[in-house]
This record gives sequence, C-alpha cells and structure tokens, in this order.
Amino acid sequence: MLRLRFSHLILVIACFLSIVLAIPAPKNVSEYQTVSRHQGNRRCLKVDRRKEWRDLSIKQRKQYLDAVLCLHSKLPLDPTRDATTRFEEFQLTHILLTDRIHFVGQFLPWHRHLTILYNKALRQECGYKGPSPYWDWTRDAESNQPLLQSPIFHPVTGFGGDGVPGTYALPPDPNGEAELGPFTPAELINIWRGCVRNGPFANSVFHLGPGKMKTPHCLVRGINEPLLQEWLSTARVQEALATQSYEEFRLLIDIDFYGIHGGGHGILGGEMTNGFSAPGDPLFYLHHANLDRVWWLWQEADPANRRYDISGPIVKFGTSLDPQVNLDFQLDFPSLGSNVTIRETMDASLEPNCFTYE
Ligand SMILES: *[C@@H]1O[C@H](CO)[C@@H](O)[C@H](O)[C@H]1NC(C)=O
Ligand SMILES: *[C@@H]1O[C@H](CO)[C@@H](O)[C@H](O)[C@H]1NC(C)=O
Ligand SMILES: [Cu+2]
Repeated sequence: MLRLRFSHLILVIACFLSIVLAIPAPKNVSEYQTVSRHQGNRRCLKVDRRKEWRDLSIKQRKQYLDAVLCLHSKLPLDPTRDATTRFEEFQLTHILLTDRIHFVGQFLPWHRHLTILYNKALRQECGYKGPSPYWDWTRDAESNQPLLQSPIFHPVTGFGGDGVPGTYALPPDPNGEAELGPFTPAELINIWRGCVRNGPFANSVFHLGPGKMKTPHCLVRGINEPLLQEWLSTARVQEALATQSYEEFRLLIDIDFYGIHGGGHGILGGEMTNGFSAPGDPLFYLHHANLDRVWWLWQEADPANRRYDISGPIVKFGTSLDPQVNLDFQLDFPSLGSNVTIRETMDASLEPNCFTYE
C-alpha cells in the first residue's frame, strides 16, 4: 500500500516535471505584462487582487506610499511636455484630456485604464508588490468616527489629513485657466483651505494645477465631511447598483454634480475638486478605483448582459441624439501608453486589466 502510493507520487512528480520542462517559460515577462497580446491571447498571468486601504497590512500601506513618492521623484518618460515628474505625467494626461473623458460614455472605461497604467508604473518603476488599494468611503460613512480619524488620512500610514487654513492662496488667474468650478469666492477659500502639513506628502511640491495652470504648490485639501453622509453612503452605492443599464448607471454617477463620483472629489476639497488637475492628490486613484469597483460589482452581478454594455455620447454633455460610443471606440493615453478600445477595458479578468476586487 505504502509502496504503491510512493510510486504514484514519483509518477505524478515525473509527469509534472516533464510538462514543466517541455514548456519553455516565457522570457522576461514582467509580472503584470501579457504573454502574447499580439496573438490575441488575453489570459492573465497574474491577477491584482485589489483591496480596501484598511485591509492592506501596515507594511503594504507604507510600501504603497513609498512607491507613490518614488513615482513623484522620477523624471517623466516624455520630456516634451510640461510634467516635471513621472507622477505628474499621469496628471497631465488627465488635464489635457479632461474635456473628452467626463460626462461622456467613455468616462468609466477611460478612468479604468488610467488606474491600470498608474498601478503598473508603481509596480514596474517603483517596486510596489502589494495589492492595489481602493478607498471605500462607505466604510467611513458607516463608522461613528470623525472622518479625519479614518486610516486613509493617517499621518504615517495614510495620505495625511486636512489642509491647514491660511497656508495656501489660489494664484491670480488672468487667463481663466484655473477652472475652479461654480463656487463663490467664500466657498473657494473653504475648498482650497490649505496645505496638507502631515503625512507622506507634507513636503512634496506639485507643479501642475490648479486646472490648466502651472504653479508650484503643496498638496491642497479642504475636507468637507457633510458630503460623506449625503453622497457617499451605502444607500447611494445601492442606488447605483440597482440600475439596469449602463446608461442609467453612468448617468447616476457622472451627471449629478456630486453623485458618488463628484462626492469623492468634493469631500477632499482642494485639488480634488478640480476637474482638470484632480490627479495631483494621490487619493484620486483610490477614489477612482472604488468607483471602478462599483462599476465592476454592477457588471459582475449580471455578466451576460452587463459586462459589455456600453453607451453614452462621445461629446461632453451630449445626449442620446449625439454620436454614441461603442465597443470599438478608441481611448487614448498620450505619453502613458497605447490606445485601447472600450472592448478591451470591459472584462476585468482579461489583459490588459487583470484585476479583481476583494
Ligand atoms: C527585460 O525587460 C526590461 C524592460 O522591458 C529590460 O529593461 C531588460 O533589459 C530586459 N531584460 C532582459 C534580460 O532581457
Ligand atoms: C487613438 O485614439 C484617439 C482618440 O479616440 C484617436 O483620435 C486616434 O486616432 C487613435 N489612434 C490610433 C492609432 O488608433
Ligand atoms: Cu477624471
């Protein structure tokens, strides 16, 4: 009996070895790259199991923040543009494309792929190895703690907290490039409250923004806690998940000035309230990952009908009478990566996506 089992084991090992040895390992394929993209093989070699910020270990949180600082210490890959760091290169692409990636059908697919490219840079250029994080603000809305006590704002293992009043003033804007939104001067003072003086980015200088301006400045926030209950509650997410078509879903989260998309921007204030330069706050990517997660939850609740459901006008604030996006619509990412079609962004379990949410 024992000998039989032993010989079985040898046989199994021998079979396994012969299979492994017979198939040459793909050469120099980095963890998150595809094997044979050009031959249409979109199977993932590795899946990014994205996690909520507070579900990362403390070590992973520090490693992630270090990787963001690293990206902000690197030179841009494309020296012909106005970004002064690799981190800003992502922000600049968003600034340049703002008018064609918001209030349009391609809003969610475009931002999905931006987070893919950003996460890939953190891994490949800055050595981050943990799961990509998202920020589920409903956890803060459900908790009885003041928002600033959320692990997301922790001064050492988070992104730092609120802006300190009196430490930042909006620059003069003679050419109307700041794109500050529909706010009164008094509201603007509160929104652009001040520099974040704690956390990993307390000493970082950002060179793009506000809006299309180029001004060296600190990370600016003005936390607006009441938006948490109003726009970022579990009920709001349930409302989005209860929609039946992509069009309904998209309109609910993108067209309302706040909604769960605008709410996440508004709650942080400062740079995040700017439709152009928002990705100057590193939390932009965690908010958008969560928005993407809500879309993913909606898709996966009925994959046969929803995974490839897409619609919406190509032009900002267009209607159903304007030209509509379709699965072959091309999304571009100047200086960051090559075009992808909307079709390629739709199934999270295939290249170039390769992620799931936990
Ligand atoms: C592997 O790929 C990287 C990035 O494309 C390149 O810099 C490196 O030289 C390659 N290594 C080998 C052994 O081919
Ligand atoms: C990439 O996408 C943009 C935006 O849709 C489009 O204008 C451009 O022609 C595309 N480029 C290629 C090479 O397909
Ligand atoms: Cu955006």
